[in-house]
Amino acid sequence: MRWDIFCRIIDNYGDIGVCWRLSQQLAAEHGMAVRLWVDDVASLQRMCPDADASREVQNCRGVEVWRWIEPFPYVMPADVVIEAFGCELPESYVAAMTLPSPQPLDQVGDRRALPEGAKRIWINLEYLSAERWVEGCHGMASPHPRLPLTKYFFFPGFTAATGGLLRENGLLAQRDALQHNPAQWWYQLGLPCPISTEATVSLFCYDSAPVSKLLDAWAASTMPVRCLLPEGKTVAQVASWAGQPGLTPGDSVQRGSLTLHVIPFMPQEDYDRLLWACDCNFVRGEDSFVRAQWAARPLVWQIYPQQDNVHQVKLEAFLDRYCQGLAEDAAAALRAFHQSWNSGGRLDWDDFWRHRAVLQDHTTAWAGQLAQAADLASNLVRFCKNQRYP
Ligand code: TRH
Repeated sequence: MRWDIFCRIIDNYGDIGVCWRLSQQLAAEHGMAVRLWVDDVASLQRMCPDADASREVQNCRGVEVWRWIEPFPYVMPADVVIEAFGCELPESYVAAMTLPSPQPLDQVGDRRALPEGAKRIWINLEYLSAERWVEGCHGMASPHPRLPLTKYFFFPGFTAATGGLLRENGLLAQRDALQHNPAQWWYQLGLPCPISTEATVSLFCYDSAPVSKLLDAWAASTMPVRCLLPEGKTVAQVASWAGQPGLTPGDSVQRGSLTLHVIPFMPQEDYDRLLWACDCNFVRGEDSFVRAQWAARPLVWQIYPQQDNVHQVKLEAFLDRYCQGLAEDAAAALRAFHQSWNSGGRLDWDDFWRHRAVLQDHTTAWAGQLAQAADLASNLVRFCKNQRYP
């Protein structure tokens, strides 16, 4: 099947992060012909240096990457059309989705028709949420108000009744191999291999996070903390906390128990390795949050802030699921730390981290439990195959 995946970058990296992983997986593991339409190729290039931001169209790792421009060219719509995160497809493209096939040659020289009796599938890929209502809405059909088209809502999620989570074949085996022998990875990063008496943490968060409070807590910690901070807006906050004019990748800060290294923003697969190699990961949004769960290391999540504190409900929904089976005192510390990290309260790192062994066992079990379910790309392929012939 041919797939068109549309991604409009609102802000940050999550939208393209998810779309890029999905595109690669559909091509590499399911043999699909994927066109990824993205309005900002430069953001893709940051996480995949093989992509060239100056090009309108390119083949990158088996995926045709197209710059999404307006006016949108006339192209033959694919068999499966993914509208990621409600990004609104170009009107002309939606109109073309209703035309009978075969159609005349399109502007990019494509004339392939849908197979006899097959239906074109239109999917709205939604944001991830642990809330219960997601199960009821996953897979729901929404007829177009004017055109003879139906859009299906596809919700990622944490249970078998949802679309699942992105997880590539072999991901967990690669993780295990690195966790078994991380020295080479630290060497490549240009840093010494951590010692067991220090906590190695990665930090990826929004501007709104109480970063200075966290740095204060780490500096005052009873245990040494080594923080790896990928380049981004947080670096300026750290520089101001440390009283330095600026920090760039390669720079370090040392205060009390804290040693902080600024590292470059990494290609997506290297960022995965960073998560696997650290003892604890501070992550945000959607994609790094999911990857931290596959890392099977304790995590602290900063949820994408929404109006009217809607995100607090989503955060609670996740913590409710994640804390099931976790010892009461460790769960209380984890919840308290998440609340403070997301709302700016007092951050008691030592109280949180004294539960590290329990949290580590728990997060290993959690990742194992999630891995029992089918992954999002496989679920999507199955869903589309089922809908294809009405
Ligand atoms: O960048 P984000 O804040 O993205 C957010 C969320 O997706 C949110 O739900 C959405 O509404 C908003 O965007 C518009 O966080 P997220 O989802 O973790 O995406 C970050 C991506 O960046 C992820 O794919 C991992 C990648 N990354 C790298 O490739 N290298 C790096 O060094 C780092 C730090 C991240």
